[in-house]
Amino acid sequence: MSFRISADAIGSDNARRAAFLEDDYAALKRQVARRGIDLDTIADQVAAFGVALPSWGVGTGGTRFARFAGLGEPRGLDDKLEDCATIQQLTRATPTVSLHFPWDKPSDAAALKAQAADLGLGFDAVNSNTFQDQPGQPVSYKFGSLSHPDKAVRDLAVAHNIDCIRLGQTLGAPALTVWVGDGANFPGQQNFTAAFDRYLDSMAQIYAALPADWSVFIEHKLFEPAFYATVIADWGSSYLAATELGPQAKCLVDLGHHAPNTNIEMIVARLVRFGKLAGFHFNDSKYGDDDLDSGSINPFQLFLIFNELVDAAQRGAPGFAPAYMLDQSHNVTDPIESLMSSAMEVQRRYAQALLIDRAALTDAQTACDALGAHTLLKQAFNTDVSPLLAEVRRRAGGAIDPIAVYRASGYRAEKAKERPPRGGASAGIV
Ligand code: AOS
Ligand code: ZN
Ligand code: ZN
Repeated sequence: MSFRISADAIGSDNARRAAFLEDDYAALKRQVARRGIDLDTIADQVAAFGVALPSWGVGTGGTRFARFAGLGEPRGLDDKLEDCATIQQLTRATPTVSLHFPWDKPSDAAALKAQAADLGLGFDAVNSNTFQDQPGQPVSYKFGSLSHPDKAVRDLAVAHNIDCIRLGQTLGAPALTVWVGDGANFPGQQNFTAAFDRYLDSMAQIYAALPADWSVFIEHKLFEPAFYATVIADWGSSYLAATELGPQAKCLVDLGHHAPNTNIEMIVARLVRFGKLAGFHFNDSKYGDDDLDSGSINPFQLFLIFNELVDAAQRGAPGFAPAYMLDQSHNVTDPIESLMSSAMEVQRRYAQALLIDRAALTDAQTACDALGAHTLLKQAFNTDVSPLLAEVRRRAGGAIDPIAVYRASGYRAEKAKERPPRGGASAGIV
């Protein structure tokens, strides 16, 4: 029997904190009531919000210099799901997992779906991987995949993506996310137009294999591993490709995949306006694709993104149904703690965006009252919604303080016994 945190452990920790929480929730309820907002209504909206866990995020990440394996880290898919289930058990904010193939390729997809359901988990978008060669692969992705000059390489990459769709279908996933590292390190290495054409041609074959109720998410990234030019470098290229492919193709925004200081919330607004927002890979960054914990560097940006999302939802923007996923690499923390903290951080910014007085904001914007409009955003952003998030978790059977319960449970130490290191297990570090 593998160790799981007991419902009693959650219950008794919650009991110790219940009186304080009740007090704080009541105070927050009175505070927002003065602004004409019913906190219980907000609580219901927050309870309905979920963010998917990246299967690769429960293992220790690393950099290109080194990877320092953590104790008791997952040895395979079963262990990854168990860790994801623990995160969901405590936070109740992460009901789905985003798998990455072939890292997570199951021997029996139907059995995997049942196993996940037993753990209280479903699946969000599945990810393909053509940025790395697999053992025994007949041709290499060293110089690209879907845009490679050699048709044999493109064919292999297309076939892999179609495999991912078929696997994902059996798992009940709704979409395929495609991120490719294709690009060039030298001016002159690649004909930009020819490479983009080949990418489009490959993607059209993948698109043709999509079930009618599926989507393909195109994930752009400014640079890395290609340092001079990347085929899908920005939301413009992503939008052009998604538009060329058709309505089932949309653009996925990973927060770390832009030049520093890019106005990501405005990109989000543009994609929403044209029905092309696929969803998100949430993380945070200071310099590039740092994959730091969500909200750890720029929480205001995260809030401003949710301001756009809540605005879109409230005005019923056509086709608006973004997928929310985390994509982080944990090098110095326990990944379970980081993922719990990030999921709560994403939830926090969503809750705050729900507190914005939109009617007053529209009035301020119409009256060209710049500071008045900004103050309305700041009022919501400065509201401490911690008691709201804790109460939402408590009502759903989660922990008022997930990290405290996790630490007190000794989960990691138990897993260190159950999962002896096998040496060099890697979940990928991109
Ligand atoms: C790469 O930079 C991207 O963020 C992808 O989403 C990638 O598939 C993921 O980070 C796993 O390596
Ligand atoms: Zn990503
Ligand atoms: Zn990335």
